[in-house]
Amino acid sequence: MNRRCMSVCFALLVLYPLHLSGVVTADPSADDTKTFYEDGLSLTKPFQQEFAWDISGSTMITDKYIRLTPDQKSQQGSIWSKHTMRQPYWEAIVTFRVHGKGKTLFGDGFALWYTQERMMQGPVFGCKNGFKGLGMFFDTYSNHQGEHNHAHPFVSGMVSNGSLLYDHDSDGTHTQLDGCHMPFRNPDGDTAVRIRYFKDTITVHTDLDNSGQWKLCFESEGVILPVHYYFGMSAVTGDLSDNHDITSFKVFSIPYEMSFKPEMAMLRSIPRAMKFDTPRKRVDSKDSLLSSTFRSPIKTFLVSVVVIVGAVFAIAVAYLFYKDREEKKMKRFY
Ligand SMILES: [Ca+2]
Repeated sequence: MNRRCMSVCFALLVLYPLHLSGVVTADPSADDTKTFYEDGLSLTKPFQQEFAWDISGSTMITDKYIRLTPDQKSQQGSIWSKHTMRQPYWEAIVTFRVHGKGKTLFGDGFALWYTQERMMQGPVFGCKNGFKGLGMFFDTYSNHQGEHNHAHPFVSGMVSNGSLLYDHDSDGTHTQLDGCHMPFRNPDGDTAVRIRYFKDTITVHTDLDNSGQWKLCFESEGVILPVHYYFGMSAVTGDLSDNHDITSFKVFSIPYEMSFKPEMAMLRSIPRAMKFDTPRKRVDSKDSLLSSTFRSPIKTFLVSVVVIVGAVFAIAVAYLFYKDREEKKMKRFY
């Protein structure tokens, strides 16, 4: 029995009695779902709630938006709630604007987090790899290792218990719950995404022009997310850049009675998901190798040195060959 099969069987054993023990008090599919606004975990204009949040790196708060990164190279910024979510089920609605001068080259996107730790820094849209919890990725740059079955920008979700790692070169497609294409870059106004975690199911809806018309992005069942995790948002730019602006972040708790036994509480303390997207072999295509090479300053420098040394060597050989030929010609005249 492989590791994934074991985790699926384990989750089935755990989830089945949980569903039997719970009493539903709100229907998540209905518009009248009972939710309670969590003021201490939300961010709205003119963003005077900063006392409940911490920022790092390039993040800048104005009265109109929270800019995680400006449209400049090599920026990294994040914002994290100081308080945790105290209810097991919740809904988060984020409105944002990703925009910049780049017409064909821009990146890399931003992420929304529900994690055990906060203020983490690293390579996954500015956050550390091996996070514990949920990461929602709003990826604008296709790193494209192997064939994608989707276009970018791409919205996807991933749950990790700390050991599952996000693979940036494959845009996380090997570990994602699921995802959808959403052309959210350079919009006229705000763009909205709603993430609902209810009865161990993650449901993500998108609203491209923030008109109130939600479109299903994906739904993933059998997701265990512990309570008392932090919300956060982070973004990163490399050689390519964009403004990554958050214009609002609203969190609601969804009432649900759950009869926790002590052993259940322990089992629900580890974030995990029953299924991932269909695994596929990672293939390093020529295009991706080329693009990834030129996205790394060190690799770009080394390639430049090799090219220059090669060119000098070729010129030297050509010069010696030319000189030798001229000398032979001169000898023939004498
Ligand atoms: Ca990417």
